[in-house]
Amino acid sequence: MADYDEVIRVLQHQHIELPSWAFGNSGTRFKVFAQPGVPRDPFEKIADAGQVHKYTGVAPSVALHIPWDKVDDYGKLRAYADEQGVALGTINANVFQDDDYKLGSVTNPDPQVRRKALDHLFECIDVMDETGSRDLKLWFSDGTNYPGQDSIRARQDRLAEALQATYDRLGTHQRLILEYKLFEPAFYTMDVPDWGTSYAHCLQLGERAKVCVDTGHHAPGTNIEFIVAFLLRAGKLGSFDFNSRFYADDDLIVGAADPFQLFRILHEVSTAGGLAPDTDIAFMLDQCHNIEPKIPGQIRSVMNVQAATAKALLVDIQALTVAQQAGDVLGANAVLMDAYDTDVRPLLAELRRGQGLDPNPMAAYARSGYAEQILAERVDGQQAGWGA
Ligand code: PSV
Ligand code: MN
Repeated sequence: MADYDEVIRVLQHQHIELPSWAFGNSGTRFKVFAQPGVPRDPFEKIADAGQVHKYTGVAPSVALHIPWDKVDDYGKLRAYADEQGVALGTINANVFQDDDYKLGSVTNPDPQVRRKALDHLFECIDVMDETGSRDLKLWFSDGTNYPGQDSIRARQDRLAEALQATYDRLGTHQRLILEYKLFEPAFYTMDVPDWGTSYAHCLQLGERAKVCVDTGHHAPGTNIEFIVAFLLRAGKLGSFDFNSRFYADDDLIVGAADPFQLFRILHEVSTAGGLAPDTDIAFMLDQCHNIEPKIPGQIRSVMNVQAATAKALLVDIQALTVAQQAGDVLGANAVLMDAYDTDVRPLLAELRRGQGLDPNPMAAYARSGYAEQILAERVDGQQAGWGA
């Protein structure tokens, strides 16, 4: 069994980043269900994120999505976040919600559209300079629907060109994080469909370009922990977008569909030293709470990542190595399963008490009255949403 105090120490430093868009209205392409009390602007999203951190103690930053979180004064937003006990984190670019991008953004055959998309990426870097963000996360919806629609190779050239221009524009303390997605919205080819494509572009760009693994962006049955292990070994794992999927890009609560997979992923991160307090891996959530209340949904998500992390840290690495080297297949598997089967709830309760928190964050939030307060206060105005 791993050293208990050491496990607690590592968990005290855990940092899970929340997505601002998880607090706004969301849905599917069939229906967005509005929820009462939802934030009406980025400030209210930050306030809600602050609640998640207040009760979990391990979610001290919020990722922003531009233009969903566009404000006139990012210095003011940053100061407000500080008051709410959180920091502004990763900046997510959005080049997928404009009519001009029907045939793609940075890979569009039209140079004027490509220019417009690149200007948005530059704008995001300007935002980062004001928010103090380290990471620019890029996800491109670019791709084609029909064979022959466009040249696959030419689109890769256009992509490489835009990525290079963006990378060159970043400050030396900033990183470019390239996310991939198997399919959707394009169905025949996506221009960044998989980790290999993202990795190859990042390799070309340089040290500060890394891959984002969104756990929902793979074909069913994909061994995500293999991808994670490979990228960690290559020093190219920049961040996670955690969520759960049953079928496609479902964006459900992380660990809800397959907590064992989450454990296996975090075991790979743990054995590569990626959970150390000085880790440069960003552990983000990328979720939408379409039918469940959003703040408790985020609290549950954070707790799920925390529980899987605790189990990953409990793996007896020494015993595992001995069994692996002896070719003891069942012994090695048993070491892993022992950790996974451990009930970590008492350990996490102890961790929270040590941090001055209620051992039950869900119950503490429910008792706080915040949900009733925002319901009463947020009655007028336009609710925030992802605008799909
Ligand atoms: C795309 O499906 C994605 O995973 C990207 O990370 C976007 O920025 C995010 O979802 C928006 O919801
Ligand atoms: Mn994502």
